[in-house]
Amino acid sequence: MVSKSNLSQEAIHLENRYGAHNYHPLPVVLTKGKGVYVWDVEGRRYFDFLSAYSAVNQGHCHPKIIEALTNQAATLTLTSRAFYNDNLGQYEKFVSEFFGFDKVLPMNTGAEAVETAIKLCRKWGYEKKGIATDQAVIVTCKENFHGRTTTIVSFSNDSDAYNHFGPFTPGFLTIPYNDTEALEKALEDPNVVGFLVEPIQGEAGVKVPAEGFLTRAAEICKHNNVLFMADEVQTGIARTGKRLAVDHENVKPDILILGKALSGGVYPVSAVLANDHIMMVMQPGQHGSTFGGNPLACKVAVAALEVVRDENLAENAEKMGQRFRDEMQTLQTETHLIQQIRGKGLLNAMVINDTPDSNTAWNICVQLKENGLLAKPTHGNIIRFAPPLVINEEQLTEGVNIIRKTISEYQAK
Ligand code: IF1
Repeated sequence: MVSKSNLSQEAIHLENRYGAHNYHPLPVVLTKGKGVYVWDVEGRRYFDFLSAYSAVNQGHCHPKIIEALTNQAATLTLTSRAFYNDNLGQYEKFVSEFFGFDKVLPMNTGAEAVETAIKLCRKWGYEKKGIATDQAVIVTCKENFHGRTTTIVSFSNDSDAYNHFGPFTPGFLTIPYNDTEALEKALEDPNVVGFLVEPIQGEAGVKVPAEGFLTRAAEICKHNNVLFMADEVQTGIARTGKRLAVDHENVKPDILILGKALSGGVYPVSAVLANDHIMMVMQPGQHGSTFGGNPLACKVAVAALEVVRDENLAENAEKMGQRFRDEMQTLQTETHLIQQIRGKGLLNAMVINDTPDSNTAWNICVQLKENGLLAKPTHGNIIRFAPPLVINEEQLTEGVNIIRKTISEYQAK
């Protein structure tokens, strides 16, 4: 019997011994989650300020979503798309109307949805825009993160993401983020069929573009008959204070990509939404996946979106996020450790006043963990703070106090 104090060490040992070393987790072993809290195997409670990279927007183990999961799990989990089932059509109607599109193509992970959007956009380019076969170009942004498949890392400029994974997929052109002049220039190439962009760049360190960037980018795409593809896998599902981050500018993408919190972090569910003139280029036998649109995913996703709607999570994210940034900006005036606070809704980041290759941000996150709050640096010196959107005033205040305490402790070292 492993003694309680060694439970963490045993779990960490097993992951190191039998698991690929493709992550470097914070030294904490979690065993339970509820709402904004998670507990480690020693029984300590933490605020979860990462939300599994914005997949647990509705809070850990939300009872309504868990009930949908368990009921359907005991009824019918998977039919494959070789047959119809009584959940898929209802889900497709619900999610298409929820976001205002004609149709949805259901997939499982965010990367699969991004790959699906790339294929759909290219196919539209050949069959509707009349681009010569295999000449389609898709414009992407520097410092993007859209997933980890070989095609997606083909247009990454993060060497950790692409190094030694070649040869790469051609047909991508990368421009600086938040640069509509560069976009306009790139779209002079008549072979461009799409522009793939994160409305806020998550992994790059919560990079919020200038007000009007999304509007102008969508206009430029429309003017050049290029599809505007919004990757809302991380910024969507109320995370930034609106149902979608593009809603802050009332921009309607031609292709919308969703994942993560589409299921409330309960089950892998992703989706690509578009109107018929785009979506109908995909015909039987041309795309799919074993689990895409399975009955379990459909029930979970409907419940997860109903929670977003019925618990007004976008409004709460807007209100709590503004409070969080106000508190952090006050803290910034009291310490030399903080270079910048930025974000929208409850997707925020603290830029630490040290070089990107320093381990200051990591050490602060280890200290935050000791003080009862879990967060993790994105690149180098940037700490992302993204609690579940169900967080209330009292919990936010307690979380802010932990961050304050940690910064002052760290400063005192
Ligand atoms: C990891 C962060 C990274 C995403 C956007 C698609 C995907 C993601 C905007 C792919 C996934 C995850 C992947 C995870 C860490 C996390 C992440 F930004 F959210 F923090 F890596 F950048 N589009 N983001 O953010 O979705 O296939 O993972 O379901 O890979 O380490 P996925």
